[in-house]
Amino acid sequence: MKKLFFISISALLFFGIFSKELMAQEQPMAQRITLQYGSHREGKRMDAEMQRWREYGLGQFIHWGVYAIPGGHWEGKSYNGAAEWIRSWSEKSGAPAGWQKTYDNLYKQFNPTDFDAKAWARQAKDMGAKYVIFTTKHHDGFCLWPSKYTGYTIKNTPFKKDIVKEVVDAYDAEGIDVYLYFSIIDWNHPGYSSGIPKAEKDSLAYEDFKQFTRNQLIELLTNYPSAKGLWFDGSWDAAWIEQAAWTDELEKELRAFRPGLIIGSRFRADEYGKRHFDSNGVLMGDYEQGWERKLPSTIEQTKGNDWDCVMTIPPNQWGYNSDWSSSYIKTPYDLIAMLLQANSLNGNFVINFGPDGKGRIRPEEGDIAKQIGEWMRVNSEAVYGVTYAELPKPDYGYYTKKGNKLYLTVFNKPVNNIIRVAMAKTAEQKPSKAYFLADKKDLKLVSHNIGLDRDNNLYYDITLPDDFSSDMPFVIVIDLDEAAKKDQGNYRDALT
Ligand code: FHN
Repeated sequence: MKKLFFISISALLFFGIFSKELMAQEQPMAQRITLQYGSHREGKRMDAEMQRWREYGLGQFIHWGVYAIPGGHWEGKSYNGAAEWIRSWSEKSGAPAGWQKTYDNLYKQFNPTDFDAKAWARQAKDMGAKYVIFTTKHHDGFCLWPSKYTGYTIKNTPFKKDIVKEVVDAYDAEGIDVYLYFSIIDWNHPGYSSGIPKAEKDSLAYEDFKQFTRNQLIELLTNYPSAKGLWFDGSWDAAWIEQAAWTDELEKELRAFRPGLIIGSRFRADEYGKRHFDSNGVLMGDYEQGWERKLPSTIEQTKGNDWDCVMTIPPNQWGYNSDWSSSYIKTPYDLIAMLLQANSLNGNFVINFGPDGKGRIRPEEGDIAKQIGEWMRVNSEAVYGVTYAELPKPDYGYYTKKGNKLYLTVFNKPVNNIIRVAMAKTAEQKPSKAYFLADKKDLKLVSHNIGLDRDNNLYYDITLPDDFSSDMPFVIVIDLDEAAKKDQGNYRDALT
């Protein structure tokens, strides 16, 4: 492996592809190096399962586990990090004495008597989520299903019941697709290591851990056959990155085991340690999973790939944190703006929820879900199954498109009440009608050539009613019509 690594590094240096700019780009075929464990696909997956994924628009993430008991605080002390990471709190950074031992025994009190998977699923459905990503196992290694490969599971808590099964069944019943989140980090497994094992006994232990990981993944796919995909996390560990050959095999095995399975770009690295995109800049996995708590602002940044953005409601807390008092909490308005930004650039947007130790979704999150749901009930046509509209982003908000309908979700209402849509004179489709999505009321639509020098656009002015006001974003539907092309003759370019 080392020798291969050395030769490969030389090859990379020879081709000059260690330059940052070049690495960010997909390499032209002629300049690509041969990779054994890089991406195995050119272009997007076009099968029905992936097409369904592409149309979700909005999803829900749930981070839940033993960490919900402390909720970021213990014995009057507060952990200064993401609540789901609290097990890694050290005494040096203020943890109560014996913290990790305390944490490792917390599962004995995990008894979420208020957990009601059906209520969660109904709430997600009301919010408009089309898929859920559920943490079967986070970095602490605690399994919310009764894995037969470890004792650190729900089975050995006072609660006992298989939580993953309850979630899968409840969400399936609501028609919400389930994706199983799985962290390859496991602080509970004796063979787990973040760094590359050096001593022989550690390497052997890591081999055990690899087998354990593989077994758990097959177990999850076996136990929950309706799950549509695996959502991986934690694959940044040096030890895992070094396993390019093995992880590549494992991915093939998982895909063969469950045809149609969806796996993002956060599972494995290629033989040069490149993650998400291989050393030729080609996406590894079915969609890009690198947009965590961030969004692209241009279509170029998405490199034409499928992608999802996962987003927390507070700044960076995925698991339950009992104290939100000093954090900015994103409003439904903020989240809807992010949702539309994602959808307008071909991405899905996934909002995270962190239930408490009793299994309750906190009231603030419930409220946010409810308000987003109210908005979605009126406007979801601009969210589900839409694509990038191939138009520059308008200052008013975001465009999305489906068939011959262009949706403009307006966040900035112009002071003169006239929304001016610019379209290239050469565009094949032209606006023929505009109306509010909410009540289908027609809006006045007038086209102009406003006579700017060397301007390649035509302008379509949509007038909002004088008495119209809205404290939430609203959607204007613009019907696009081939026949309207004939109108082009009515406009003249400006003379110079
Ligand atoms: O470390 C985790 C974090 O706790 C959380 O699970 C997020 C969700 O995408 N993933 C990791 C950080 O990238």
